[in-house]
Amino acid sequence: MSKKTLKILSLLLVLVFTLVTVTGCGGNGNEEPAPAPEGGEAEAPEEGGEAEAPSEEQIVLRAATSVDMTHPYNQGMVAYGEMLEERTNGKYSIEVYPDAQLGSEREIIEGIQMGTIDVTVVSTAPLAGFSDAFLVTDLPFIFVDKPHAYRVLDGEIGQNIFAQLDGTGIKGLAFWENGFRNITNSERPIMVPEDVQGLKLRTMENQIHMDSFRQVGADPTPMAFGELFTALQQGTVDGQENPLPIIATSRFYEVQDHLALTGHFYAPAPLLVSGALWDNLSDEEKVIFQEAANEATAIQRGMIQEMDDRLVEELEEAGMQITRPDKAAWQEAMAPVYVQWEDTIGADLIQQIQEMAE
Ligand code: EAX
Repeated sequence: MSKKTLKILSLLLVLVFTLVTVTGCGGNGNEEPAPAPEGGEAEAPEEGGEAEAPSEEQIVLRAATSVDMTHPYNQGMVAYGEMLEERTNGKYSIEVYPDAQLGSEREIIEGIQMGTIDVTVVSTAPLAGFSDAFLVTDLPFIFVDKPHAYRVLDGEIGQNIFAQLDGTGIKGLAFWENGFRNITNSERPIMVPEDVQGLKLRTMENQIHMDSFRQVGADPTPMAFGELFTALQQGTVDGQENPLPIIATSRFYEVQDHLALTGHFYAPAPLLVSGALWDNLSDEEKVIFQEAANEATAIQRGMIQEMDDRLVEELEEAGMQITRPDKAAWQEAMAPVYVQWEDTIGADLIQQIQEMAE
C-alpha cells in the first residue's frame, strides 16, 4: 500500500470512528464495526439512539503512537487517560491507537496539528521537521545519564523548548521518555566505531542522527518506524538503533543477532496534545491535564526503568549477542556533529546543558 493510500485510509478511519462515537450509529445497521482501539475500555454501543444527546458531554480523545501496545508510551498513555477520566468526572477519556495504525510519527504530528489526533507521545527526532527547538536533545551524548536529562527537560530549558511550539498547533505537556538508544545489527558484534563502517543502519528521519552515523562511517538510512521490522527481516537494512524497551516490544531480537550497548542518543518522548484540544479546555481543565501529565511522567519513566533493568538479560536469553562498547570512543568519534550543528542550535544552549551534567 502506498503511503498516500495509507494516510487517506487512516484519515477515513478517524472519520468513521468520530461519526460512530458522536452519533452512536454503530449499533443499528450492518455497517462495518468501528475499529477496536486497544487498551482503552470499550464503549457500550448505544442501542437505537438516533439523535439522543448524552446527559453529560463525554469526549473520547484519540491517542496515536508508532509503537507496540505493551510499550511504556502506550501504557503511560493508559495511565494518563485513567487520571483524566477520574479527575474530569468521566468527561475526558483516552483511547489508544498503537503501532502506527493512524500513521507514522511524522503523520501523527501532522494529525496533532490538524486536530484529527488529540494526543501522542513521539520521539523528538521527527519533531525536528516541525520546530528547531528539539534539535539539541538529538545530539549524541548530550545527556550523561537520566538524572541529567530530567534536570534539563523538567526545568527551564524544557519549558523553553515547549514555548517554541507556540503557533504550531502543537502543545507540549511533559517530557516522557523512550530512553538511551543502542545499536543492533545482523552482521557482526560492534565494539569500536570502526565496526559500523559500511553498515546500512536505519535511523529516524533526523539530520543530526544521520550526521552522527556518517561520522562513524555507517550508511544511515532514514525510515518510518512502522516499516522497520520488515526492512530488518528482509535485509533491506543491516541494523537499527533504539532503546531496549523498543527492541523488546517490537521483537527486533527475532531479526537481529547483535546488540551493542552504545547509549549514543538519549531519546526524550514528549507528551503532546493538539492545539485545537488545548484551546477548547477550560482553565480548570488545563490545570487537570497538566498536573496529570506531570504525575504520569514519573509513572512512565518508571516503566522504562523497570524494563531497562531486566531487558539486557532477557534479550540475551532471547539469543542476542550483547557487547558493551567504551562510550568515550563513540563520543569522540561523533563529536564533530556538535561543530556542524552549533550555529543552528546555539553554542550557549549546548554549554548550558553540559554544565548541568553534575
Ligand atoms: O518513538 O522511530 C523510532 O525508532 C522511535 O524510537 C520509535 O518510533 C518511538
